[in-house]
Amino acid sequence: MASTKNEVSSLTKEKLVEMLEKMLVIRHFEEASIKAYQQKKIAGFLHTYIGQEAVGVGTLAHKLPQDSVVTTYRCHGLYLALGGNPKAGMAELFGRITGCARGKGGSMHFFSKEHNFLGGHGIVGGQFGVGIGAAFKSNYDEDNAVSMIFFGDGATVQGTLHESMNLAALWDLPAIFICEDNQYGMGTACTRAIANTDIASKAEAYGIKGYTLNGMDLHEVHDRMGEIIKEVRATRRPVLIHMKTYRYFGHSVSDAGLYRTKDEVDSWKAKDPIQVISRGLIESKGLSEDEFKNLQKKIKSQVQEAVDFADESPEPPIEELTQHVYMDEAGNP
Ligand SMILES: Cc1ncc(C[n+]2csc(CCOP(=O)(O)OP(=O)(O)O)c2C)c(N)n1
Repeated sequence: MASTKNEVSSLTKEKLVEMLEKMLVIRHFEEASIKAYQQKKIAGFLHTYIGQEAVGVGTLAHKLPQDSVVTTYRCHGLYLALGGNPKAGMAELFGRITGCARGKGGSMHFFSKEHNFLGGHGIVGGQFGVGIGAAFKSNYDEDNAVSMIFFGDGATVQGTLHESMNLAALWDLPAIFICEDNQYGMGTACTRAIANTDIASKAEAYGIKGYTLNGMDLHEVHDRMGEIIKEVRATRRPVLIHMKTYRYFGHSVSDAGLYRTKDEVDSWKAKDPIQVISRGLIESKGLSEDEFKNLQKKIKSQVQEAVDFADESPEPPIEELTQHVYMDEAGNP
């Protein structure tokens, strides 16, 4: 049974419903993408965000338009949490021209200029340079933005993280390093790959602040990230956040997850943020069971529309191969 800790929250019913809706969009979108993958409508890899929704939704609730976001190949959830269109997301998975990266990126490379979402990145640790570059740009432009850099626990032992934290600390860059510790890097438990699993403690080496948060608790993520982002915006000092979370499915859809027990998976599912928030809303904030059911119904049909849209969209024409790859001299894509 899901914990009801924090069910009485300082957040308004409207704000909680808004965040619940975003989490549900992610969950249903990802479930539909697994189904479409099994039907061979999606090629390549597919890494879902199911279980980690509270991290993305609670954090990105504080994003201002000028802020930028960058992440790994597990990128659908953050794109949707930012308000990315599910139709363009699903079309990207299907490799269609109407996709958010014009069908050229696929599952691992969602992109949205509108939301300053600088992509999913397939190389573990490949996003750090882009993220601190965006933070550098913000100081240069004096636009008071922050750069949110999401990554997995597996990337904490990559040199690029440490090089980037060093530069960010040295140059006072407003970079927010957010480690989504879902306990595994592919099939390897983080305790078998990382010498020091207290991720936040790594901040000390660079003279910056580190925080550990419960990534399954939407209230904690929302409230603490609100304070932290505000502080970074004001001080321009980078921070490192350790979010403890879990992915319910395998690393990608082709991973059966045989390296973990059912009991372990169930113990994390018992903290499921969607269940906790929906029950809290029903029990303490006056959301009726019918309102909740209607919300679910609305989102399921939105996701079905996205699948239909992707199915009906054309594939990119051959000329598209060389378009939007480099800018021309005038700065056009
Ligand atoms: C530089 C590099 N090394 C190895 C890989 C293969 N690889 C893909 S995902 C992954 C695990 C990363 O795990 P983590 O950072 O914890 O992220 P998660 O998938 O759990 O979100 C590895 C080793 C890669 N893509 N890039």
